[in-house]
Amino acid sequence: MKRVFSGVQPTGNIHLGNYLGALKQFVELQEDHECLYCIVDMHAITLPQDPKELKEHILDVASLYLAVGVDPKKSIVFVQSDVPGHAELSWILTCNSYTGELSRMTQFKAKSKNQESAPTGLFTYPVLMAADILLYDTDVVPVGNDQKQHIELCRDIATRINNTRKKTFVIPEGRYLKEGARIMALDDPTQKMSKSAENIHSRISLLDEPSKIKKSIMKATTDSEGIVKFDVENKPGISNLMNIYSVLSGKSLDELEKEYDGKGYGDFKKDLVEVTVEALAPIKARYEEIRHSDELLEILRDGAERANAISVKTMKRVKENFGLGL
Ligand code: AQP
Repeated sequence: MKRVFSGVQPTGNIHLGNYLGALKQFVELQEDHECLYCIVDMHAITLPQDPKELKEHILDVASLYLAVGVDPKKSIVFVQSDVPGHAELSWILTCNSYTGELSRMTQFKAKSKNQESAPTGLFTYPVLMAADILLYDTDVVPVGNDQKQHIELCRDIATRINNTRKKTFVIPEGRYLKEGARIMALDDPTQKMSKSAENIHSRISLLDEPSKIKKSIMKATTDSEGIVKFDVENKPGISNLMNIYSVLSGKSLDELEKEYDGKGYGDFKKDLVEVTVEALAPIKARYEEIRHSDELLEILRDGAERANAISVKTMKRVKENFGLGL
């Protein structure tokens, strides 16, 4: 059975972009793959985090994994820092990656843009991500489009090591959905929807109240033409909303164009509010049941144990191939 690994940073509440780009795939893949789904808290500290808030966010993200349908009987769900192999392998990969290739990462450029001196961890973030993936001999990594460059870097580092010493790593493949792979910010459809963007109306979080969802969608940037037509280049705002509508409702973009032919953006947005509220209601209800349960902590402890058992085997092989330790 092929192995799957992916993770989400506990940097805030999961939004529609994270859900439609990554989490929906998590649920599909667990039916016929061996899946590990991680809450990547060590990635979160590449930017300053309040310790109390970080702890809460870890449990929020874990609960949301379960609430969207990740089943701990089928998948291993755990917190990254509970498995020491991530940091250990990350150092070995850091010694086998180059500042030139890391400097080309667009996420680093974007996140360090307004900082006089960026944290080193922000720069080496993709190496830690490569370690997360390679630690479990992962075959498939379900992620949003924004992670394509990091997946390619992971493959490059692993291939380089395999070619210069004994074959050490499985070379993973990224898995990107056609729709949902890149959900854009509601206030600026040229930017991706993001947890940490300042404007809360730029995103819809899975736990948003219906009134907040309504406000964010009704305020969403469109254009002055008033024609519901999918055209990412010339009409990025309405195209992004159509994409969200399509994935949440199962209606195709063509169907939506026909349904809203002759109607304005107001009608379209009102219906999108309804579709979104309806899609998120069961997720929210399940989240409330899980979030403060003992079951959640048990699932994470058990997940860390099972993930650790796999990682120890990989680290033994890696250390042997690098001549590390006794
Ligand atoms: N807008 C998006 N559309 C589709 N997929 C997305 N993902 C993130 N944003 C979108 C995918 O969600 C997974 C988890 O992302 P992450 O939390 O590890 O980090 P991120 O990509 O940096 O997400 P955010 O929301 O933008 O967080 P912040 O603001 O903290 O940086 C990944 O698979 C990602 O591709």
